[in-house]
Amino acid sequence: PLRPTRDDKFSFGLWTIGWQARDPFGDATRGPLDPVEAVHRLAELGAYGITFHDDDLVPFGSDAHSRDGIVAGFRKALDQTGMVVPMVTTNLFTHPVFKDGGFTSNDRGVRRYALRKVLRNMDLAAELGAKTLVLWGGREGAEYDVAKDVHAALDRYREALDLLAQYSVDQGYGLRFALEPKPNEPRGDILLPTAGHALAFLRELERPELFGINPEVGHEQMANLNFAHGVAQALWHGKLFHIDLNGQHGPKFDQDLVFGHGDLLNAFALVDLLEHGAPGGGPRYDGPRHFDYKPSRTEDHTGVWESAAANMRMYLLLKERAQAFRADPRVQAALVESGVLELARPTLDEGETYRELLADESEFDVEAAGARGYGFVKLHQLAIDHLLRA
Ligand code: GLT
Ligand code: MN
Ligand code: MN
Ligand code: MN
Repeated sequence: PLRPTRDDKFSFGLWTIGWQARDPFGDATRGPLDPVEAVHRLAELGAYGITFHDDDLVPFGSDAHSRDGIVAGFRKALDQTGMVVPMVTTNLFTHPVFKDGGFTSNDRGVRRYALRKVLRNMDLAAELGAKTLVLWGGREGAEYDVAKDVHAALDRYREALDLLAQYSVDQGYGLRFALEPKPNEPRGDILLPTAGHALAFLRELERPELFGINPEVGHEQMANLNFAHGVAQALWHGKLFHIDLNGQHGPKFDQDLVFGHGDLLNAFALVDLLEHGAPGGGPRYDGPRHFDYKPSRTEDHTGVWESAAANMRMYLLLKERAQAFRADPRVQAALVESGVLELARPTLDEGETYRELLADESEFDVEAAGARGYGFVKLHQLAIDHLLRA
């Protein structure tokens, strides 16, 4: 059961296993990875999909001829292995032209250039059969409050996203768009910093039904937020279009560790939620389990593939543990005792109004309700017992 198969829908960004481990303080510790080799290696490990930024596959500035050659070679590797490209994203952050953002740069010429870059990448996404386009606006932001008109920037963000959706509809690409929040890094402050900001923003778009979010474990945790709660809310809105799994130790720089190698308990709650839905009923997630991690700078090429495998192993271990947790009769009893399942029951009866509710006041024993225990600690310990196979 801990052997990944295609049905598990595990996917990896080309930029993850391909990361050469350059950081702000040090040079690369590993050489480049050929995208074709990445496809074969990931397929051997049991992944079903690979994702990329335009520039990960076709180096920035390549001419049309070399582009076509690269794409043909990549497609051949996909055909040979049966790997798919569920998602594509666009690099609007590496080149100096994007230093003040893409869609929200103060420079209008940059904004127009950024849009053309994404539109062309949508052609490639459609060509390779991708269903989702992720939009991580890492450079959409500021270091200085007075240097960015946030009101205008959100107008320009909306203008850009409406244009992309129009293009997808006109071309018949059928893409769905997933906004990826992050609070900071590389900008001092990034626009749409959390899942909540992104969920509110996308409702203002012309075609909100085509937009959802791509939350990343570490990004919400950098803001000290509960990732499983954020994902639960995204599912509640029907907006969990994609997900970036990785590990992070609380609010500090973006660590991009292997999934579960940070907050393990929250990772357990997350996998339980994705696989089973909420305890009282609710949608499960059936999209790609996408790993957006970085093999640590200390790792050589062997370590890269070991860490890739570790992501999938962590997910499957947590899935197995979550299944055992849900199936345990003691857990079911504890869920009842703690009222977790009672929360799914509407507060008012069918047809009841505030009139009956107001009249009901006398029947409730406030003191007894204030004195009851909820047994949450016992329930939580049961979860940990299952996690540790106690
Ligand atoms: C970049 C970022 C990731 C995003 C990628 C998608 S770009 O690697 O750090 O979190 O998911 O564009
Ligand atoms: Mn990500
Ligand atoms: Mn990250
Ligand atoms: Mn990242």
